[in-house]
Amino acid sequence: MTAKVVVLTGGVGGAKLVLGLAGVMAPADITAIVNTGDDFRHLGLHISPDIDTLLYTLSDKANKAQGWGREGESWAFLDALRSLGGEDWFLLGDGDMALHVLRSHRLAQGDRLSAITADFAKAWGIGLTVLPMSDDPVATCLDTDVGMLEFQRYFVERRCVPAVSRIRFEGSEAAVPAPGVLDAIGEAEAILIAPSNPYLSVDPVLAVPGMREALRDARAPVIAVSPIIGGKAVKGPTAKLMAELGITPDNDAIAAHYAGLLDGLVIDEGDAAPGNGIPVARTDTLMTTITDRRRVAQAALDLARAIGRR
Ligand code: FO1
Repeated sequence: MTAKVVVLTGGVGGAKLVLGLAGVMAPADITAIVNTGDDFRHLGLHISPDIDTLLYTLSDKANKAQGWGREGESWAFLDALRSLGGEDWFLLGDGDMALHVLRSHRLAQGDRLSAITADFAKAWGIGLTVLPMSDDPVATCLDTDVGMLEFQRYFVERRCVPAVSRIRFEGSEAAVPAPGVLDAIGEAEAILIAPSNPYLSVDPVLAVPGMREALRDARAPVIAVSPIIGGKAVKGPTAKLMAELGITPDNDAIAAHYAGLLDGLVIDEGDAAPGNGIPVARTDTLMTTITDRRRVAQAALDLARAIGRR
């Protein structure tokens, strides 16, 4: 039997790790469990940014420079929308719109987000399983110095400028893991936490009731890839958020954040290991090229294998 691997992931950074994994093992053995706390309704459409980033990245359609959206996108819809005075702070490309329209249409007909996502992945020949964390609505909301903001209003419209004091995942108490999520965790030989923003992208996944228990009960080791490189969070918004929440950006903070769940941590070769003695693997964790992504994915798998079953 081949080893099955689960990855808990947000959008851009997580998609890089998942793509790297698909380069070093059989894609059919990979399940990505994706944050949907960033999902929102916009212009009457259901947008699932992190799922779409995974779909575009894994089908080689992603705008690589940007990290989100499609390569070679056209903008006729947005131009027409603007001419009518419609809201244009969230950039929706013409090709991208097809996903949002079809997803919204199918959700309105009663289809589940997980089934729709599986159909999109199949249509684009994606060989691994992409699961939303839940089919139920969970919305990441931030208490800030300008009031409560939904995630995309904070992240895209306000460019992460407001100072954040608290993060909430509305609806999470009533959410259940999407079909296949708990089984994938139970059957996995390795469970990876992508170097996505721990507070905004991974915490919503962990907030779904049953997820933490499933990770604690899993036979597979849980390995996080640290988002810290050179004593800084790789992505600006993560660094800013950590400062606002009074958290020092180092691997101690990452290990403490995932305390009780983690069996190992992949850290950048230039950074100090956490002081709690958790097993670490060191590599250059900056994932610019496909070679980088495969190297980081392999380091996480090797650490999981070295730790072995719990
Ligand atoms: N991110 C931006 O910074 N600006 C945008 O206008 C924007 C549009 C957008 C449209 C569709 C989509 O799937 C993602 C989009 N993103 C945009 C990215 C996205 O909102 C964030 O990167 C994630 O939510 C964070 O993981």
